[in-house]
Amino acid sequence: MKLGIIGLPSSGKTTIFNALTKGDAPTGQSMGGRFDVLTAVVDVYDPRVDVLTKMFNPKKTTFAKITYTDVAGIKKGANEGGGMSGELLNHLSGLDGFVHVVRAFASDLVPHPDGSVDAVRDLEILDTEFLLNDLGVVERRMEKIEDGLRKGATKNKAAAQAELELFQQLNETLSEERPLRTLHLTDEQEKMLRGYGLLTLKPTVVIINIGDDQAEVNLNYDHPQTVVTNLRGKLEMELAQLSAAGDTESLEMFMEEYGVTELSLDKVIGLSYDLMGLQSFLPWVKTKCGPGRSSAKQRP
Ligand SMILES: Nc1nc2c(ncn2[C@@H]2O[C@H](COP(=O)(O)OP(=O)(O)OP(=O)(O)O)[C@@H](O)[C@H]2O)c(=O)[nH]1
Ligand SMILES: [Mg+2]
Repeated sequence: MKLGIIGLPSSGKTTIFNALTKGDAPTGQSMGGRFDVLTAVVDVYDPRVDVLTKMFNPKKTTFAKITYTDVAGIKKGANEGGGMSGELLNHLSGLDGFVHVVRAFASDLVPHPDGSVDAVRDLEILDTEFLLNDLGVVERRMEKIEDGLRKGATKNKAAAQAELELFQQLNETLSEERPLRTLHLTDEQEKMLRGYGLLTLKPTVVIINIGDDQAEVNLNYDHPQTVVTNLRGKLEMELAQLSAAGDTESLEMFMEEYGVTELSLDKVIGLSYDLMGLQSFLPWVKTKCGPGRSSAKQRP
């Protein structure tokens, strides 16, 4: 499962990528809208696996995995003049979901590219880019189906008509500025849409990137298949890096200073995993139970 970390320039994408993956990729290096990706695979921590490991002492403990990619290169107005670059779109379409980083932190050292910090505005800017992209895809497809029907070139007219109706529904939703994941599609409809790489259809975790001493921000952003959470990106990155370096003493000191009781990375990774509608599977328990048992019994 692959999730893309997206957001406007200087929102803290690489910082949060490092916080989630215990990485040390350089931050604060403006990509100037240039397409680039970083990738890392993380374990989805599941406390049940710890309990079972203690009980059964297996040779190998396997956690579920998520791949995060840090996607640089999306900026305001990306859809003007021919749309997002093919390379960027290709990458975005191939992802299973998004982690959308929205800047709420203020910093004199890192001026906001638009001159002021406004999380609601920024969230909307990128949402609009995705909506416009999907609207273009939907309109082109509708034209093609209508063309085929008009010219009598369509073999299965009933199927084309059903597809056209679905795309008309998508068109209405997007025109009302609602993301496609707000629609309750049937399995069959989802299957029909799989090949189109529609961006607003993908499940999304919105991370509000707040400053070290800042209170949590509420964006009133309520959509199906969407979760919203606050994260002190820079602080969490520093904690994750201390943890990766095995510097327990500094880590504990730091956590106490900022009143942090646990690293947020496991929480956010868990949120992403749950959002994708997946449940941790415990493969080695399956082996212990032997074949032929129901999967329900393999789960504690
Ligand atoms: N004070 C503060 N600074 C932050 C925070 N998150 C990121 N920064 C700083 O903001 C700058 C940009 O962060 P990056 O993580 O590189 O942002 P980005 O979204 O990856 O930027 P691009 O890749 O250029 O689009 C860096 O100097 C970070 O140290 C935060 O929570 N608080
Ligand atoms: Mg970056």
